[in-house]
Amino acid sequence: MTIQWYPGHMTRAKRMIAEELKLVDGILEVVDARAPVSSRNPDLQDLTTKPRLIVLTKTDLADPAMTKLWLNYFRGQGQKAAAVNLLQGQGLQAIRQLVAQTFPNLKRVPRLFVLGIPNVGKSTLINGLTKRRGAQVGARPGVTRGKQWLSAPGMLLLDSPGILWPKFEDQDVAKRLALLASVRDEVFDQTEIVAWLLNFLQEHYPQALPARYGELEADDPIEVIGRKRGCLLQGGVVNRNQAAAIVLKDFRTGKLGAITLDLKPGSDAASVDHGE
Ligand SMILES: Nc1nc2c(ncn2[C@@H]2O[C@H](COP(=O)(O)OP(=O)(O)O)[C@@H](O)[C@H]2O)c(=O)[nH]1
Ligand SMILES: [Mg+2]
Repeated sequence: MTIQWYPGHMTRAKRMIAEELKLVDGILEVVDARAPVSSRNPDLQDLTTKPRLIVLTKTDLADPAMTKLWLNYFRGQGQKAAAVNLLQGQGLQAIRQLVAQTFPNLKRVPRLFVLGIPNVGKSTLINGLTKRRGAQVGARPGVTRGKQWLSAPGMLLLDSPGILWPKFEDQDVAKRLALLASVRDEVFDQTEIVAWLLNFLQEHYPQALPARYGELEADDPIEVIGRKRGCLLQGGVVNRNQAAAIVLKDFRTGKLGAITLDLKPGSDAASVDHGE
């Protein structure tokens, strides 16, 4: 299975974003703390050299030790970076301070474009910073449309539709984005993605699966999980799709614990190959 998802509305959105970028002072580049490199859009790196602040969202779902490492990694590259838990509003004040530091000579409030791939929390971040519910939040990728500047203390914010890039050269990146619900569920095979996740967890978070599902002695964990959860077809055969759906949902809602999919800076994930 190869995952690709670059629908026409993203091509159009990218064109709109490129136009709009000429008019803004800087950008808030939103990424998911569970995959801070995989969820960065390489196309956004080339579009502008205006000041940017990288915002790692969903820290409640990410491995806290890894979030620290990733923040240090970005800062070590000379980038401004902050981490937020938008469910709790944690980290918003740090963003306000960083924004204030970034535009010391601007005579008006900075206009910031909030950019990122689908489902990373762009609209939720705007709602947190503006302390209201102006930006539309959706559980599915591609909900955000239209254009509207929103006023927040110390900044003006413009939401944007999430965009990906034309080709996932590194299919591990694509798998992580599938797990984060940043590509449509319809474009990948859930059982394959979940098999990949189970492997990853057994290697890097060996406690995660036993803590949720009990010991999985067998070499076919999906089968064992399906049996334990009563995902059975006629004749007692395990419904692997149903079992995979349970695991995927458990991962996305944090039931498997706080997990980061992009490995430590310096190991594989730091050199995630976005291709071009
Ligand atoms: N657990 C958790 N969920 C979040 C956080 N921020 C956003 N979400 C959820 O992520 C989903 C996508 O958020 P949304 O703001 O619509 O993302 P957008 O597509 O980038 O605008 C929504 O279900 C949000 O409630 C966070 O910090 N923690
Ligand atoms: Mg949105």
